[in-house]
Amino acid sequence: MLRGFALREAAALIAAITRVAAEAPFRHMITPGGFRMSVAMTNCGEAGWVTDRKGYRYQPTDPESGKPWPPIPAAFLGLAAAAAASSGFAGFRPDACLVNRYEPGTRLTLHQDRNERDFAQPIVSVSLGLPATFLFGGLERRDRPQRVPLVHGDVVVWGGPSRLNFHGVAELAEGEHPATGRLRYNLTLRKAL
Ligand code: MD3
Ligand code: FE
Repeated sequence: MLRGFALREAAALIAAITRVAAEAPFRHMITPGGFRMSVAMTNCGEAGWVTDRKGYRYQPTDPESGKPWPPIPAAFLGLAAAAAASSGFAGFRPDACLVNRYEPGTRLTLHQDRNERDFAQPIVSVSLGLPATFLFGGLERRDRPQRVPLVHGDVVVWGGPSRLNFHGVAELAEGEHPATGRLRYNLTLRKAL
């Protein structure tokens, strides 16, 4: 947990999110069970995480446009490599970045991230804008999650034994943030391929 690690670059990261979303707009994807996700998502990188009635997967193109996802902004790559290195994962080179957008009322149910090829690779997450309560569970869905507050500028490196832990985000509370207004963004930088 690297509290405030992204604070210096936060404005540049938010500007880069806006540019990514101009190419690949935020959308509410559909789960394989037919539910619309309350989190709005987009991606950048060689591969992007998608869900639809057919399942969860990474794919090289945006299903909405058929075009490749936009490249990962240099500011994301530098931050992810620095955060990973400072947590014992030197040489982290992500090829996928899922961008999540939350509004008050949005939540993310407990899940595992297991569509990536190599679970020895960490995931670096960056929180921007409104605060959230992260739910950090165990290796089984029934394990009672710890509640961890995440605020603007916090970076977390998820690797080693915690890589397959169940996790989620509690319903976002109403609020206003100077950098994002009524929104929270979360970047997750991944080596998917
Ligand atoms: C723990 N996003 O995109 S980031 C996700 O705040 C996701 O939007 C949340 O879960 C968010 O998949 C939480 C923190 C996170 C990301 C990946 C993990 C925690 C993790 C993978 C393994 C264990
Ligand atoms: Fe996740």
